[in-house]
Amino acid sequence: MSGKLDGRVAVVTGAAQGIGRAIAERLAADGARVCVSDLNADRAKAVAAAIGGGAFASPCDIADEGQVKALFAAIDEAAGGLDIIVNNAAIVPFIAWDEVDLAHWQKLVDVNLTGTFLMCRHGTDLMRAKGKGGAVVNIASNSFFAGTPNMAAYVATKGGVIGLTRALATELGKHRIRVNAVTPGLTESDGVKASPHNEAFAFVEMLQAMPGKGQPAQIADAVAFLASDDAGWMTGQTLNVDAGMVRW
Ligand code: NAD
Ligand code: 4PL
Repeated sequence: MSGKLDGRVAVVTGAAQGIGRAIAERLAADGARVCVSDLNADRAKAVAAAIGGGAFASPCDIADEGQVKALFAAIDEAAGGLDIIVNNAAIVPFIAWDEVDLAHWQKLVDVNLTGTFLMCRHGTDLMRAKGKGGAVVNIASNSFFAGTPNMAAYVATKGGVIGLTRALATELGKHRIRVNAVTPGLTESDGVKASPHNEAFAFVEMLQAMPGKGQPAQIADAVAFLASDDAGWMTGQTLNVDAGMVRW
């Protein structure tokens, strides 16, 4: 078996369901040994077991620095280093602007932006220990380009994630660590199916260049590309994957 990620160790956050699960499955199919991480320990374990191929689960709340440090200690212990970080975990709210208060804003910043920072801070330190470079792929959202309604704090955090992606690419290029982002459009994940976002597909399809409901595996295709040597000359970039809903 020869896959484009053979011999690589990867961690995917929020991998117990939805887009994160599809990414974990895809990286494993390409040959990576995958750490399936999530707030939900039981579901992360079930996903790791279903993937097989040396995949293992390690629960973590990305907003908690102690838990993030413990996650990378566990990965180092289990796999002896790290090559790929996919920052996928996030809260995806549906909330009218009139309901947005400081507590909501703070929660979204803590998880979606600070959580991504903590994963980058401690994860790339572990990557650098091996001295072989690596790849970080941050999952942002095309809502940053579109200003999608009912998720103002979320849209702001995703803009922050794109900013961090660009800055970190500059900081870590000398270590041959590439840092890129993917911006999915509305995607039929477990979270979306269970939320009012599920009612938005008809409207979003009208804006897309191509018909159809975005699927988690289609986002995973772009993530696997950016994580691999096929994207070896790309860093600081944002790859938009949304059937052409936004063109920029
Ligand atoms: P989802 O809600 O289906 O799954 C999210 C997962 O993240 C869950 O398993 C949850 O337990 C986990 N999680 C939440 N908070 C966490 C925390 N603090 N620490 C660790 N894990 C945590 O979400 P999804 O729709 O698959 O979205 C995945 C990513 O894709 C997110 O970054 C989201 O912003 C992005 N995205 C989704 C869409 C979409 O339409 N589904 C569109 C654009 C971007
Ligand atoms: C266009 O990131 O980008 C709904 C839910 N619609 O989470 C998103 C669009 C959602 C999006 C998103």
